Amino acid sequence: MSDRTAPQKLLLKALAGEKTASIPIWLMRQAGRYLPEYRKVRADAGSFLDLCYNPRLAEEVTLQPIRRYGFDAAILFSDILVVPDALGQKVAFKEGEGPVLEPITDAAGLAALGPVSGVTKALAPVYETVSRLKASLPSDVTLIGFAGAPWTVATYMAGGRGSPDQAAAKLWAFRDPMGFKDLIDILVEATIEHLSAQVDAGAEVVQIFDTWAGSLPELSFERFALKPVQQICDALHERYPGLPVIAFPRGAGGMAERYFKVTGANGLGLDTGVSPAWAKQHLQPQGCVQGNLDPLLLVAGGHEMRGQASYILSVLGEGPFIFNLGHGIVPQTPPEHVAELVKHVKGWRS
Ligand code: 1CP
Repeated sequence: MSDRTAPQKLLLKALAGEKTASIPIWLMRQAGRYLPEYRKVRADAGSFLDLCYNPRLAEEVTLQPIRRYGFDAAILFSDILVVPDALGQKVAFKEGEGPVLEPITDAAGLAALGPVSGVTKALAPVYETVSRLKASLPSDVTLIGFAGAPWTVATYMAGGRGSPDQAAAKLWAFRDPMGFKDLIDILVEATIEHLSAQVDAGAEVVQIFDTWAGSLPELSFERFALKPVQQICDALHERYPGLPVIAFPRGAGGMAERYFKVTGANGLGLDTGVSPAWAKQHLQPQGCVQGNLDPLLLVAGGHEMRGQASYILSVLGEGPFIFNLGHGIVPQTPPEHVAELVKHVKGWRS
């Protein structure tokens, strides 16, 4: 790994707590179906997981948005569900349906999983993608690796698919907290190994996506969202001192403040529901924040998009800040609106 003491790249400076001369920008799901060049590669690749496990094609779709827009960071093209797949819970992505897994809801299901030690072996193609990207990315672009947070991955493992209420995982966690914790513990360990292997292959920053953090009541949030991410941050910081970790506890609301403090994350991703003024007061004093334009403003584009982006920039751009969306780009986003947003953010001065 390179010297982390004096970061030169814009995104790394912001994550080190600096107010940067211009604001770094990347967007969650910046690679994907809104781009015609992605749809072409996707159509030729076979299944979605075939694409994730093909280093040459995964590298190509990671680079597509960098070529088009000149973002400050590239995020590895993969998915949070490669971890259950590597643990032996087979994952399929059905067209128009999203991910489908054979649900696991008890100790017998856990016992049927393979060992955590097999995860990095199974995911070797993903780390090969990271190595290739490290060699091919422009020198001013930061490479972000990622994983799902244990809680969010567990919601898919228990439910067998995406759901609006994460009921299967919540009911397991409420009825049998000790048994559910066994699943979380497996995922903590697997996630540490998966993220470490990405850093070893060349990822400079890692982001932990806790998409469904907001569905947990406070006491469960503490135990199944905050604590596991704290364990992951601690282990990564011990192995890789100075490694910037961004956590994205979507929907955490007022619990985000304690979460940022206790997990030891270096950056906090804000969803659309977080008030920038509140974040400036309660979160930014603790470190870099990232967010949080509504993805549908990017679909709408024009004056309203630029105005709301300017508002976020004017409130959070005075401190360490990375511009992003409050959640991922949606497929109906016009690619030219993304270009317009990047131009707007890059042209912004406080
Ligand atoms: O047909 C297709 O092309 C599949 C669409 C797709 C894509 C482009 C899926 C299926 N995953 C991805 C890539 C992906 N997923 C990335 C790539 C890097 C980038 O950002 O460009 C990342 C970071 C993810 C992370 C991910 N996958 C999350 C967390 C972030 C979020 O968006 O909330 C989650 C929850 C998933 C699960 C998943 N994978 C795919 C879908 C459709 C879903 C969501 C299912 C649901 O609605 O619950």
